Amino acid sequence: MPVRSTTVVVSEEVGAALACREPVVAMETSVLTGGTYPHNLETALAVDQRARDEGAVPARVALVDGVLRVGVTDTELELLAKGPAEGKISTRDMAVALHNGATGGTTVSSSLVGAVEAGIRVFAVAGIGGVHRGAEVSFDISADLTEFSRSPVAVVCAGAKSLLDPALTLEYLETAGVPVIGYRSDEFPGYYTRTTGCPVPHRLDDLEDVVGVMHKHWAAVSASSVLVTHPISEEWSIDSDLLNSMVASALEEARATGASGPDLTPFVLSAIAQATDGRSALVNRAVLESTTRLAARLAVVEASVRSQHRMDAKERT
Ligand code: PSU
Ligand code: MN
Repeated sequence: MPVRSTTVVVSEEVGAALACREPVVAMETSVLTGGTYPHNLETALAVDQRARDEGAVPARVALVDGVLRVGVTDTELELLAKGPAEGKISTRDMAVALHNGATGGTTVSSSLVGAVEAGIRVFAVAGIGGVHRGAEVSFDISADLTEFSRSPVAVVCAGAKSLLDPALTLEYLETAGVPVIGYRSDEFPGYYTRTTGCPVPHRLDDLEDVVGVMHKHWAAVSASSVLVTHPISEEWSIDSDLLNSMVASALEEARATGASGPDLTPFVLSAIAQATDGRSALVNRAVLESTTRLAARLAVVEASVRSQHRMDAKERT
């Protein structure tokens, strides 16, 4: 019996979908708890709706009263959005938060723990954590990457957060043996921007092929994540030179004020929000909606491939 299962509670809706092998998409909640009410709640509800529109059940992972919940009710979502809740609980913080009976948003790393425990195979996020710029000095590498190396989940994202180093992040993913697949794209995207100049190691244009690779990876290679990258639309993409200069000056400011570690992302994101007159919040929502839509479609295809396999197996016996 895994130790984790005593502290993971799956919601009725998510549990029913999983029991019937219906498509489910897991999501983190630290973007919600780190956002501003009510905009953060509206975004979360709109994003959940995108998953439903495509035929999948959204499963938000969060810590509520010291329980790792997979699927939260609307009331709990509102509570998390309003605060006071802990903003950013990563795998490093989770045991202490569980022990203290805390309520808060989980990062990608700790949300993956819940998703894996519940048996969810698809996860959606806007930008993953990764290797930070200057990590060769700061050693700042997100726990998301560690968790990818041991979580058999397909993670659909628009690349790594824009303040990170995309080339170093790809190097780390290669070391961890995590496949990175560009869905209908050749370049590793940069979250707010379509271009980073880094090619993705593999490209696939068909969701059936993506599912085939996921299943092959888990059956024959390892129980790590499979990253599926889906760039932001042309309409919302911020020019990469402009974005890089905004990130560079925000990082400079962070250094001057001493913001580092887990505080760095919120600091840089709020500086970018100011520099773009709030447009970045809209961009963030657009990215989340688009990765969630693709993740839901992937979950639908994955569920149907799995049910086909079961029927084939039955026929053979
Ligand atoms: N993307 C955002 N804002 C965030 C995050 C991602 O726009 O706050 C969160 C995710 O939950 C991700 C985490 O898992 O940041 C990684 O943080 P760090 O780099 O401190 O490990
Ligand atoms: Mn960090």
